[in-house]
Amino acid sequence: MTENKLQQAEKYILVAVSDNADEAKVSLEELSRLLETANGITLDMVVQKLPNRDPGTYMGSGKAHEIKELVEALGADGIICDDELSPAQIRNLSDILECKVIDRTMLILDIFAAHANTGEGKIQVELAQLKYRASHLAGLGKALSRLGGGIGTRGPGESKLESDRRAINRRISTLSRDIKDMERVRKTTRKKRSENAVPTIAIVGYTNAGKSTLLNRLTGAGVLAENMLFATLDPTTRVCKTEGGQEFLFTDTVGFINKLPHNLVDAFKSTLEEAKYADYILHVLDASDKDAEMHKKVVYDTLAELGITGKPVITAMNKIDSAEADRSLKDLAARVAVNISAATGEGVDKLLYAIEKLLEENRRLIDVVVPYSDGSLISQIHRYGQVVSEEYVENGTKVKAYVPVNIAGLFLEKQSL
Ligand SMILES: Nc1nc2c(ncn2[C@@H]2O[C@H](COP(=O)(O)OP(=O)(O)OP(=O)(O)O)[C@@H](O)[C@H]2O)c(=O)[nH]1
Ligand SMILES: [Mg+2]
Repeated sequence: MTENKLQQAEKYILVAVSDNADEAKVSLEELSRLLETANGITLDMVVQKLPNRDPGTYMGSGKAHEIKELVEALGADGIICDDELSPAQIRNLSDILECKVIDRTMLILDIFAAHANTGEGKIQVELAQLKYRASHLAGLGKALSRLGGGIGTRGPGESKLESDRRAINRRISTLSRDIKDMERVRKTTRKKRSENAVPTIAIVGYTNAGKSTLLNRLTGAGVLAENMLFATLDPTTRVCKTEGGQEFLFTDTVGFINKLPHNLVDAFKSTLEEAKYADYILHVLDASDKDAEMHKKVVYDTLAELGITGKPVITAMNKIDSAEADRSLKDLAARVAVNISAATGEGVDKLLYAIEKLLEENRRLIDVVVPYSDGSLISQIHRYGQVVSEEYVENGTKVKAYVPVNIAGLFLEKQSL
């Protein structure tokens, strides 16, 4: 950071209250990475070990007074709590500390707001922010005004984040309607894809695992891949080919994180659910992160929460080129796991081979006569399948081929008509 930027950057003390001090420390380190992504600076991190969070002040009130002294001593702009706070907690803490009080949810919403590029992404973020505001309005007046500008208030609808409940609710219904329309468009695109019978693979994983880097390596997609959290928000789909020439689609989308805010999950449901309509899941795990086990758990928990279960998973243990990489990591939920480096390309051929095998496993042998009027079907069989024999008979092309299950399904549908 340049000196000028350092002077402008907001400085915070991070606070976590938990009965598990070790987990809280890991979570605070991640919160600090989130703050860095939002161009803020961490001055200090404080963990208070307590069996329960205080309903009035999140931390114990004695602790709150200690933190007030720390805020003054270090010249902090505010504090960021590692959990979503209730309106009462924000109000009370803000009264005691007399500084900005932000929670993990507000910080994540801020980052999403800064990284949303498309119209759809921006609308989804604004909706999530407004829903958060609406549920935190009660008596928040003074605490909200203390926020002023900066972290916790940024967003595509910055000027529209009014504090008037009626205006907020009106805007929420407009945005919800816009999102419904966009969902419809997305559905049509998906339907077209499934009619084309191209197998689709959704790339999922913890944020910063290397999903976009891998998509870029495999397809030259040119998606922004950077060492920051939530670099990618909008889904990108690209065609890729196996050695044997079988085409399939890769979709890269928003990453997961521990304690993903509910309002975001709600607003980003259709984006997050891209994986729901994929045939396979490619799980990218950062094997160089010491918290890889926790990341893996969060990914599977989030998939389950979104109702995405029972799909074949291939796991790519990424960043294997790094000195910190753990080459012995396991993913027992995956069908296959391959060590790769999306950055150097190491192991990527093995990954493609594993994908090819999985696609083959899901092929069916068809032996059919396709009417001459159905020329597009024949070209699909050539494109996505492996033709064993083909001859021209009186009423059409008689073809015997191994094809992806979705193409085989087209024939079953026809037969049942
Ligand atoms: N050493 C090493 N770094 C990698 C590798 N793959 C990705 N990275 C780095 O990891 C960081 C994150 O990569 P991205 O591809 O943006 O990760 P992502 O999973 O798409 O992250 P989000 O979109 O932010 O959720 C970047 O700085 C990459 O250069 C790898 O194989 N080895
Ligand atoms: Mg990405």
